[in-house]
Amino acid sequence: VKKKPLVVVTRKLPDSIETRMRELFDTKLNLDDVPMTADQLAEAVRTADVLVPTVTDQITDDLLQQPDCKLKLIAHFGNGIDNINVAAAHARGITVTNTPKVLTEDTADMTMALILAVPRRLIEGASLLPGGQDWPGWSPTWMLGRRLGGKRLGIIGMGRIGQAVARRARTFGLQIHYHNRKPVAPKIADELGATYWDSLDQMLARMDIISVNCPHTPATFHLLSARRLKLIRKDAYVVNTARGEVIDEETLIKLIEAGDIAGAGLDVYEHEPLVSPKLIRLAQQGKVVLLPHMGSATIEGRVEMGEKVIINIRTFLDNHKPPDRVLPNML
Ligand code: 8YV
Repeated sequence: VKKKPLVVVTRKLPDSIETRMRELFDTKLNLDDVPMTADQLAEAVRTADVLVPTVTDQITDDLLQQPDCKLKLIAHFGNGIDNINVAAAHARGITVTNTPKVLTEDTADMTMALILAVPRRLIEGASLLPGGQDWPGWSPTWMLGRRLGGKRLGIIGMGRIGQAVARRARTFGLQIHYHNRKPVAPKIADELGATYWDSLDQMLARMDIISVNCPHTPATFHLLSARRLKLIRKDAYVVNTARGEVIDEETLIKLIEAGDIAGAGLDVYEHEPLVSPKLIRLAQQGKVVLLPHMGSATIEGRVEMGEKVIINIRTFLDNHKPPDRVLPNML
């Protein structure tokens, strides 16, 4: 009898997805909700036909280079694939898929939440009363933030998520500006009322709020470098729900500490899951809002991501091209 292909899942997924996977495949689940150790991951790569990793697994060239690796498909549970060496996988004939589209709207909602929360001091305000602060009552100068309406939002990366952020932000009266490798189709730019900046430097110098919505690739690592961060206005805010590595975090911190950038809303960090103690201090001072990588964290989204993973695995095992293939030249 031919052995059924083995699918190894590195993290706990929604129950309904795990049940379905068990019905469909010879599935090995990780029942402890902690990332696999390096040894466990190496073993998974050696034994599995299909690996289902998440953002917390580093799928490196070294890992795939194990001589007895028989992996054929990496069906990533996630949109961003910066944790996977796609070129190395392809060089070994391993197909890579991801889960695009189903987390676009949720991530855009969370981005908009940060765009609102940071200038309007939402978290600072919401923490005061539960924190036992003695509130003397309303005053004309109490907890003043900055108005969103009429301000310029500069979106870095105008893909699916960037456009979904633009659509939301427009209804809040923000003027939409963006930097991208190339302009979006005129119809979309019109619908969003979006102004294209070929020069990121020039855009940065003129925006009131900057939102990072591009993937992390070798080309976008520290796209917001120390030099570029210094172009940002003193009264501007930075929001990042994409990947921490796109921003030189150390410099961002220094500029906020010095009052040279007004504040930030971050869902992702350069050395995740480590969050700099300096950022924690800035959060305590109400200058930054820090979320623990929860941009796409909805029950619905996680189930839809799982369903996409299953479709990708099934089509692959049926010898068809899976719908969400990631090719090295897409990066
Ligand atoms: C996911 C993400 O939770 O999909 C992404 O790119 O950053 C997250 O929203 C994570 O990737 C799951 O692996």
